[in-house]
Amino acid sequence: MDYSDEVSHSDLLIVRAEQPFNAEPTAAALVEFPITPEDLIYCRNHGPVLEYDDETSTLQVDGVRGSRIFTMKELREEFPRVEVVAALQCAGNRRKEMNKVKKVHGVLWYDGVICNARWAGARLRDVLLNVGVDSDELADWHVWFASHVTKCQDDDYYGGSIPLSKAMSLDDDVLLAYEMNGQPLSPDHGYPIRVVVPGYLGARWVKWVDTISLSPDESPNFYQQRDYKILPEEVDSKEKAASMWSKVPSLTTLPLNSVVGSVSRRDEDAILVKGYAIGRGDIQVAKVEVSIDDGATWHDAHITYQEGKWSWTLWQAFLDHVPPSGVVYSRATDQHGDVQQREGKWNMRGVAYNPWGRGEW
Ligand SMILES: Nc1nc2c(c(=O)[nH]1)N[C@H]1C(S)=C(S)[C@@H](COP(=O)(O)O)O[C@H]1N2
Ligand SMILES: [Mo]
Repeated sequence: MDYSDEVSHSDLLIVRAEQPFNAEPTAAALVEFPITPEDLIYCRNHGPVLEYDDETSTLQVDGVRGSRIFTMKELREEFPRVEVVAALQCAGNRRKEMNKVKKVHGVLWYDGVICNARWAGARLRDVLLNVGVDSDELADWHVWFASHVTKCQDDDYYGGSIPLSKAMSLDDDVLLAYEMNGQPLSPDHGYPIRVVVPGYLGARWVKWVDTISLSPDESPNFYQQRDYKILPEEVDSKEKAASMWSKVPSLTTLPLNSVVGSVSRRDEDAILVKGYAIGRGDIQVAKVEVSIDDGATWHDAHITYQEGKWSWTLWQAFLDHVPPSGVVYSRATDQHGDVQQREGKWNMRGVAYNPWGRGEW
């Protein structure tokens, strides 16, 4: 792969891999902002990041009955601009912690491959209706997204898919986004256009998307078929994984999670604990609690930010009469009453890890 035209990246991120560029902020920095500033948004790539031209970029949409090639201007002008606040999270968030349990395969991400942004663009539903897609006729079909602008580490292009029903649902806000936080997307995050799939893992949010098509099957791309799946615990080598990939479902939503971002001393015997939490899909976080006695007793944290059903949750807890040093755990409960558990499940690719959050002072 050719990295000679790679764009420059934010210098506030901790670089985990240079080529392709993979970098994340600290969770301590993240939890200071309800809407993540551009410079603190993680970068997750399987190939080079280049700057493309808005005027010459196109999006081909094949809708079974009809197809059309859109310019970026047409996508902006022919369809209503829809805004949604949604958290974007990589399935590998917290992989570094899982790797301590037993070695996993993948970039050793800490807990910063998550962000919360205000996305704007055309609804995918509106674009599919424009080319004549009839979702009743195509029930159980999938929408494939592809970006052919560069090759990737494991495939000739980057691709993924989501169920057509998700794309067509007005409740789901799936967008072809051209803006992030009120600005045109930056090259790092998909300029001129990327897919936004609220509630789904980042891998489906295809950046620099240039082709959309429909099929009764999921995308054949490597990143849909041979990655981003929770392999059974006994699969611990590439050889064992080879026969399993096709038997395990692709990830869609990620599990209920909470993380301690920072613990700061407020007085001689008081601390302020700050963190983030996120629910599974559209099931919002209802409560976050913290414990400084290894989970024996829990104190409610104060939820300081939550917006709509797709945002993350920010929380903080002020604790006094604490010992000079200690460990604080966090756990989230969602609107269905499901509670984050002490242990997460190990899997070879290190995805979807969500044990209690942990911090120290
Ligand atoms: N074209 C393309 N799209 C992509 C990727 C990629 O490597 N190439 N990475 C995916 C993954 S795994 C994640 S987590 C998100 C990361 O988006 P970000 O870099 O804007 O944070 O983009 C997704 N879309
Ligand atoms: Mo990811």
